[in-house]
Amino acid sequence: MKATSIANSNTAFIKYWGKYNEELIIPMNSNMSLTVDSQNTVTTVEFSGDYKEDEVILNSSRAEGKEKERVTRHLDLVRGLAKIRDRAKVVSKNNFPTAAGLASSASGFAALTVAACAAAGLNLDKKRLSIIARQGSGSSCRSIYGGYVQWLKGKTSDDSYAVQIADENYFDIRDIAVVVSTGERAISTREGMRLSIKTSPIYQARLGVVEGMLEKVKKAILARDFRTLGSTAEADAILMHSVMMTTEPHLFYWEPKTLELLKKIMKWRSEGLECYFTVDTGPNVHIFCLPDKEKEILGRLKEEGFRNFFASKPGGGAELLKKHLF
Ligand code: 2P0
Repeated sequence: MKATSIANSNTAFIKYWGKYNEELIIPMNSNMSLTVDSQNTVTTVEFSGDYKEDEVILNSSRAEGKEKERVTRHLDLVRGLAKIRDRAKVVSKNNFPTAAGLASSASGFAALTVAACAAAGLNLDKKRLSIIARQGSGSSCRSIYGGYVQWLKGKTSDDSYAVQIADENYFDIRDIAVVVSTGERAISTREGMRLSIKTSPIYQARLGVVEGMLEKVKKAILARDFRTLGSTAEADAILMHSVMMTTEPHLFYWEPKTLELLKKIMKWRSEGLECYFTVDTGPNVHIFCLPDKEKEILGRLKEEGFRNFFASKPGGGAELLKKHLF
């Protein structure tokens, strides 16, 4: 009744921003990401009749309140499927500082899902694991797979899941996550999505074009066409942030340093150094480039005073480990 899993984080080329069904976490649009190898979560789950209640330890501190509730709710889903009632001990560690403001819910819920299902004795395929992970945190359903992954939006819980478009060895690119600022976000992702659907006058306009952009990205991945992949990802990042900025209250996740770096990237590109950006729910910037440009970009980042970054290659899917955390 004990299992451990490792799952990588992912960075979206085409973003998930808004839920069609909030309870089940079904997205408004299909989306696409790269699973990355430098940011991961390792999680051990043990179910036992000896535990009186769920105990959750995240990065060496005991989770309480909402954070713990979210984990317990996810464990309840797994307990329901496995028809068990045992409480669990969960120990989870990220290999990157949580305070850096990089995504942790994607790798976190993917690792929790894979470990909890195995510990509960469920032997599920990746599609089922993706469906379960999705209900913990949407983006985590993509981290079940390695490489290039599409989350098919679907309409019901059973047809909203991720599929692999190409594995981590198919097309070698780099994702350099640059930590611009580590401040807390004023409005959570969940609340932000809800507000955008309700109030942004351009929310529907993005929905009208995003599936077409996704098809373009998918073709570009399969053709190993980096220019189309990068430029379309960049266009959708700007589109998603336009939706955010036109939400009431305005969701300005960018800091002055964010815009400074985005302008640098555009300048480097105009000088022939090919790279593209994306930005998630926060001020940090991801730079996509081909492997032969990585060194030059890291050098320029240092020159410009950006010293906190994580360079990733395409990473593998979530898997079980033999060594437990407790
Ligand atoms: C993405 N983000 O596609 C987008 C881009 C943030 C901006 O997926 O509410 O933490 O748990 O389903 O998965 C972040 O959303 O949200 C996200 P929930 P999640 O990567």
